[in-house]
Amino acid sequence: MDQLHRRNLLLKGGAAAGIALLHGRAFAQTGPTSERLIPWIDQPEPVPAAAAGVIRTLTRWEDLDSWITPNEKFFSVGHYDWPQLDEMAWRLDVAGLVTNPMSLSLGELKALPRQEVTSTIECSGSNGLPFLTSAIGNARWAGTSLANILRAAQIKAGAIEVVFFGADKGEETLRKSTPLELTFTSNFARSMSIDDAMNPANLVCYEMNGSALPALNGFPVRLLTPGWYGVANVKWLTRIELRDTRFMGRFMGRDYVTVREERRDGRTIVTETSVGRTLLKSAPSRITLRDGRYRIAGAAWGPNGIAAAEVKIDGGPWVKATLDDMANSESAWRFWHFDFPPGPGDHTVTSRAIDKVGNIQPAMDDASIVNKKTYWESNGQITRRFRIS
Ligand SMILES: Nc1nc2c(c(=O)[nH]1)N[C@H]1C(S)=C(S)[C@@H](COP(=O)(O)O)O[C@H]1N2
Ligand SMILES: [Mo]
Repeated sequence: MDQLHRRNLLLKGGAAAGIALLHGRAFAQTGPTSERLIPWIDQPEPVPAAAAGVIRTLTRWEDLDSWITPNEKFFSVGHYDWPQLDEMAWRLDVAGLVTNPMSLSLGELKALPRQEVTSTIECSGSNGLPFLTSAIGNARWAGTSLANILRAAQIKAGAIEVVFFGADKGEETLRKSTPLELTFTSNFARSMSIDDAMNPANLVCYEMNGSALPALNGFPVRLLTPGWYGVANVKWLTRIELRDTRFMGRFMGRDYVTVREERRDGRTIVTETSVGRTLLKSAPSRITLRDGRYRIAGAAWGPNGIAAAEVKIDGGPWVKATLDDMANSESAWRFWHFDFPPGPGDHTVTSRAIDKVGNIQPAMDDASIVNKKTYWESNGQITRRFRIS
């Protein structure tokens, strides 16, 4: 119902107002159908065939319309063979430099104290590639404390890292097309320092939004590390190993490595760092028209909590968006919205997040973005285009 029509009904008073009220109720009940979505003009490119085996269920931003991302809309990334594990045969081994090695069944794991967290996972490649712009989701995860398991295993002196192995595996080739070419089969694996692993927020996780983990998201068990990029959240987890050397596997040492050129003391230094903790970021998510009012909605997330989100329309001044009052979780994205009356035509909107210690999400021309040679960790401000007809 458009605004004029509604006003007419209200002006007639009495019975007409009653009808308007009824309409109002019907209107509310129809929910999202009475809301018109204005799709972005700048749609991401289709996922190319070469990446289609790695990325599943990429839901575009304008279709992510709830603070909790339903499991069937949650993106997933798998670099190897997407295993379908049998929960009866599954075991989690805790091994290496521990006094008390363990092999836990799913039942034994679930008997340990339950811990829940609402946490957002973003792939560090999101917004770094033209087809990957919404590789992010927010879910209520449940599992048991990783720190408790490590304490029970009793880490031996000399151990420095915890390595997490997934059941998925694939072929890796080094020095390809040279006489020294080497091919070997390797499991997906990532490591953390013992300090980082002992963070009480980390979960050995078996539940996502009240259901068992979907196969695509790591059934039966994954690591869940709030505050870290997706790649650290090892799925199909089968082995935790304590080591006295640094783990240099593909996903720590070769891939998911950010290369930056930095000027220091008058010289150029190249830094190569493993993708780790998340960065401050935001994105406009969707524009809707409801009751004659345009609303830009978006999300903001980052390691220090979100203090504010701001938007810039058509390159104008930054204006504060309203932060939505959702169940608040420090490790979850914060939704925001901004209502405005745009004239007809093409427009742009840019958003930026500001965290609780005063950091501002960098602009695309900020040195931290410009000096980055790789596409990982692309947390620069995002601009989207839309058309009002
Ligand atoms: N075992 C395993 N775990 C993995 C991966 C993988 O390929 N294998 N991909 C990682 C990457 S790169 C991301 S972004 C997240 C995505 O988690 P999701 O698929 O549940 O969204 O899983 C991580 N965990
Ligand atoms: Mo990722």
